[in-house]
Amino acid sequence: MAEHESLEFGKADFVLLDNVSLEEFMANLKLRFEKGRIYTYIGEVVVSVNPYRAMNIYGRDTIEQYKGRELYERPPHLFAIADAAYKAMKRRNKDTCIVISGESGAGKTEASKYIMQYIAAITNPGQRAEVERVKNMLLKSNCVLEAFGNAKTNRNDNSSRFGKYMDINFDFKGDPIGGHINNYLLEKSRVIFQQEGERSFHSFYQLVKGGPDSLLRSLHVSKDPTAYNYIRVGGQVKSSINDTADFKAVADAMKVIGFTAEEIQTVYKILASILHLGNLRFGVDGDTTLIENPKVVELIGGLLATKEESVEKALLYRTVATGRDVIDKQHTAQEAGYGRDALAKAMYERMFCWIVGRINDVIEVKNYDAKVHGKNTVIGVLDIYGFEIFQNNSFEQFCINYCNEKLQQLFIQLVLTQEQEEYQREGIPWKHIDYFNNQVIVDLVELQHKGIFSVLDEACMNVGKVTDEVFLQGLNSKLAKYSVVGFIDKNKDTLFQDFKRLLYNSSNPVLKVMWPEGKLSITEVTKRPLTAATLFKNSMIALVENLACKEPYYVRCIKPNEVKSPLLFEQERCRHQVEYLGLLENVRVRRAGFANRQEYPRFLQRYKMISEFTWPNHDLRSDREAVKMLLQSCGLEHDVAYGKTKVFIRTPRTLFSLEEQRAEMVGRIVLFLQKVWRGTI
Ligand code: AOV
Ligand code: MG
Repeated sequence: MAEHESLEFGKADFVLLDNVSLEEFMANLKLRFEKGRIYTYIGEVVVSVNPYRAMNIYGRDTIEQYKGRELYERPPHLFAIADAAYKAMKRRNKDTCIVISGESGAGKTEASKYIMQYIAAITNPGQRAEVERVKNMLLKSNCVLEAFGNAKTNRNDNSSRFGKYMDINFDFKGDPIGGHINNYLLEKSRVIFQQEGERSFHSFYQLVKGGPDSLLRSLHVSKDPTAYNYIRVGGQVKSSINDTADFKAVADAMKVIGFTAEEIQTVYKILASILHLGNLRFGVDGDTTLIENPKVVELIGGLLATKEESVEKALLYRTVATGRDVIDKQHTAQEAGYGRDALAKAMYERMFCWIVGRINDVIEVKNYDAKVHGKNTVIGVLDIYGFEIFQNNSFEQFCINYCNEKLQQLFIQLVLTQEQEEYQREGIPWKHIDYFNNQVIVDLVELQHKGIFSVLDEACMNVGKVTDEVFLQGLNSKLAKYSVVGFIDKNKDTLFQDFKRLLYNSSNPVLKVMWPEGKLSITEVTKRPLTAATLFKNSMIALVENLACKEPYYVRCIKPNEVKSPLLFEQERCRHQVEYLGLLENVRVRRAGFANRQEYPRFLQRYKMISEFTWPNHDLRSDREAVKMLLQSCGLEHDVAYGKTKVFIRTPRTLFSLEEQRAEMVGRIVLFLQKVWRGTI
């Protein structure tokens, strides 16, 4: 508990509130925000309110203040939680993770970057070159991933449109030796369409506005974003973003990471091809579907290193296998338009995943032999797309919000449920604290057969018979706040095989590797691919399993207002977030509970030297008895409870005091041994 801060800033830990009520919680949160104290603890959970202004609290001097300190020694900060996760990993060889949650625009991505910067700053005192390289790559990867995976939305000018989980691997010295990024469901529909006031991914505007003239000329791209259908809406949006400067920064970052010139060029070519694709128009002449502006096809063919005729054919026909025969079936103009959009989205998504893969290639742990170097441990940092509701909410919002529910469920499981269950199991007197368990919502989405994803998949299998409307009737009110238009298409996520073959056959090797399945001929493709919803659900379940086996640290971000103001604390908005994040329940469980618990043998192993009853060994009936004697003898008994297998310590102060006594005794013992060795005793 960070008690040293002056009270004029409110309580640094909500656990210290005089009364745990929503009113007091909100008053404290507001007071601290207004005093520029954006972080507050609930035990080891950091509650953060987006300041919407540059804060002078992330510099080198601040980092030094937090380095190696205990949580309660300094004012609440992200750095303290990062340090706690780091210490847990280093001291106890534990894999840890930092889960950052909160709605769109609440400050998750910024928090994740500060955490990574902190970890980079406090590690590698020996300045080992390889470790420096890895750290640099990890930090640089953010800039690249944001360019391709973030966009301006109506909620956030730099909104993450993909979920990101990054593992940082450490060697036995506690220095970063590598990492791995998992990305989750990119919102690719944004490539072809944006709502009023929003933009497509930053990368497009960076290229159009920031690309050098010679590059743009070679890509046949004009400097005017409104010349391109796919980004026209966003082209008019005024935003705080500096695309020109960002273009350079991203190009530099890609170079540093190790993307070759050819790879970077291919990325630009793909972006340009997508822009051109969006301008293609289809028409009909009698029975024939045709492309009204064939010049554009020529450009695309050139950029993708494929024959112009092949591009045209893939856009206008699809190859169908009927029995043993293979025929070319002409698209209607509408089908051709659908195919074009699907191609644009798929090309972008493939490129994004390929970029993540290339970054992983360079940051992955190399030459580490656990037998020689000891266990390699990780800290995982999770930064996902936050809960969001727009005027129109489609499949993507549905998936994003499901993801947030899933993480809330994990928080409930770990922080509220397991904690209470453990007290019960250990026989510690405990009055159950009630909370809203969102498991019902998660079940509603993901349950086999009955869940929304299952119903949706079923609808997708009955091609033709089930439309979005029929699907909606099937679900009636379950999806009330979402518009189901496009759910079925987006879930099926069809991309005609012809496009895959087209791109696989490109003579550009970088493009080709993005489309390995284009190798299959039409008669070899039989399996129905998994739907987008099923893939997403599976990836979320795997993510949660991965997080659940690590020691979790939480950052809970709150968005103070809708207008990005550094001054405004909108009471209602904030209260709502505090409620759905379950923060008050978190305080209650924490307050009634214990900050630390350790199994008796482990506790003795660490602290036995501080009591004559236990040093060097005890002769009591059990370790439990021995721990009791030890704590009695140092006057700390009032702050602990004895469970069946573990001792529970209520406040961190007690732990701190034990640590101090231990350090002193260890010092004395070392001194004593030195004297013995030197023969002075
Ligand atoms: P998000 O990640 O939670 O939203 P961001 O981290 O992108 O939100 O924050 C949104 C904006 O708030 C940033 O671009 C900054 O302008 C401002 N901001 C956030 N945290 C800070 C801070 N600590 N100091 C100063 N400004 C800050 V989303 O990705 O949309 O769910 O998907
Ligand atoms: Mg974000």
